[in-house]
Amino acid sequence: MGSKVIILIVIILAIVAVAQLLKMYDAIVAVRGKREEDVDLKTNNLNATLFIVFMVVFFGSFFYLISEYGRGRMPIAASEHGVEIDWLYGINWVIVFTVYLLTNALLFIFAFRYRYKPGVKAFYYPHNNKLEMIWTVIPAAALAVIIILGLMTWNNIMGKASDDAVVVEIYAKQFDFTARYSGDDNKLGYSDYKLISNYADNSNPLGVVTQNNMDWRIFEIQQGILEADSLLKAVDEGKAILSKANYLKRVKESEKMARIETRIWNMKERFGDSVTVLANDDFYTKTQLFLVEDQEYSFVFRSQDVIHSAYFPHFRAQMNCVPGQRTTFKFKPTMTTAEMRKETNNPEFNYILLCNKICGKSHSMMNMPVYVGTQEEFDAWSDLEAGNVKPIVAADSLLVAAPHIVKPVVEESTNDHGGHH
Ligand SMILES: [Cu+2]
Repeated sequence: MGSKVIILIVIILAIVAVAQLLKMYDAIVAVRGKREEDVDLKTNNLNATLFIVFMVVFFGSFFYLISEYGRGRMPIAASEHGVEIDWLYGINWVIVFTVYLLTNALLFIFAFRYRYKPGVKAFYYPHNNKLEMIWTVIPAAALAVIIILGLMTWNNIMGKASDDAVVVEIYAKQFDFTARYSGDDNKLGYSDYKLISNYADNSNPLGVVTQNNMDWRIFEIQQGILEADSLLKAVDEGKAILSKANYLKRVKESEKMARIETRIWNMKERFGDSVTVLANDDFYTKTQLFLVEDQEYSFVFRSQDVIHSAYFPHFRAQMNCVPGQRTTFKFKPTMTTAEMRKETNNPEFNYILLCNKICGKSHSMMNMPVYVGTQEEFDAWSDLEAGNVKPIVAADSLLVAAPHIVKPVVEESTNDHGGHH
C-alpha cells in the first residue's frame, strides 16, 4: 500500500517537473527572439538525410531477419495439406511484404524529398476522389482474395477423410499422449470416462468399452460401495467415529458410486457384442506415434482432464483435445523420417507431436515422438510380439476375467443413510 502511494506521488511530481521544464524552454525561446520551429538549414538537411540512412538500416535488418528466421527454422512441409498451408502462408506474406515495403519506403523518401527548402512553397492538395477509391478498393479486393483462398484451403483440410483413411485416436491427459490404433476393422472401440480405471487387476486408462472392462469396473465400484457402507454402518452402531461433515461426504460418495454403477449396468444392456467387439483388435502405445508414408490418417482426439492441443508442426497440423468431446482431423504424411533426415541434413531428426495449450505445470514436457516409415516397417513395429504396442483387450490366455457380479435390486426410495444418526 505504502509503496503504491509513493509511486503515485513520484509520477505526479514527474509530470509537474516536465511541465515546468517546458515553460522554461518557452521563456528561453522568447528571450532569444526565435520561434521554436525555427531550425537552421544545415540541421534540417542532416535530419532529412538521416531518414534515408534509417530506411536503409531498417530494411537491411528486415531482410536479414527474414532470411535467418523466416521459416521459423522449419523444414519443408511433410504432409499433403502442409504444402497447401505453406503456399497460403507464402501468398499472404507476399501481399503483406509488398504493401509494407512500399508504404514505408514512401514514408522515408517523402520525408527526404520534400524537406524544407528556402523559397519553395507547399502545394495545396486537399482531396482527390479517384485516389480515395484506389486505396479503398485495392485493399478490399486483396483482403477478399486472402479470405477466399483461406476458406478454400480450410475446407479442403477439414473436410471428411476418405474411406481409405486409417483411424487413430490421440488421447491427451496431463501430461502425456496415448495413441490408440483401430486395428484390422479400422474402427475404434467405444470409450466412456466412467470406465476409466487403474484397478490393479484390470486397468483401463482410456475407458474403452468391452464386456470385461464393464464387469471389472462394476466390481471395482461395488467393492468401493461395500467399503464405504461398512464404515458408515460401524459409525451408526457406535463402533467408529466420523465427524458429521465427513459422514455426509461419505454418504454422498457412496450414492454417487451407486449412480455410476447403474449407468454402467445400462451400458451393458445397451452395448451388445457387436459394439464391444470393436475394441478387440485395438492396440495402443505411449512411446511413439508410428505413421505410414502416403497413408491418409483420420485422427480422433480426446482429453481426460483439461483442454490440450495436439500440434504436429512438421505436418502443419493442430487440433484441440477437449474433455467430453471428440475432435477429428486428417492428414497424409508424405515424407518418411529417413527422407526428412536427409532433407534436413540431420541424422538425429525426428518428427514430434507437442501439446500446444498451456495445460498445467508439466505442459512443456508433454510430447510424443512421431515416426513415419513404410508399411512393412509399421507391420513389424506393430506386431504384438515385438512389444512396442499393447493390445486393448489382452489375448485369451492373458485375459483376467472379472469376478462374478450381481446387479443390485433397486427398491423404491431406498435410503439407508442420511435420515438418522
Ligand atoms: Cu497439454
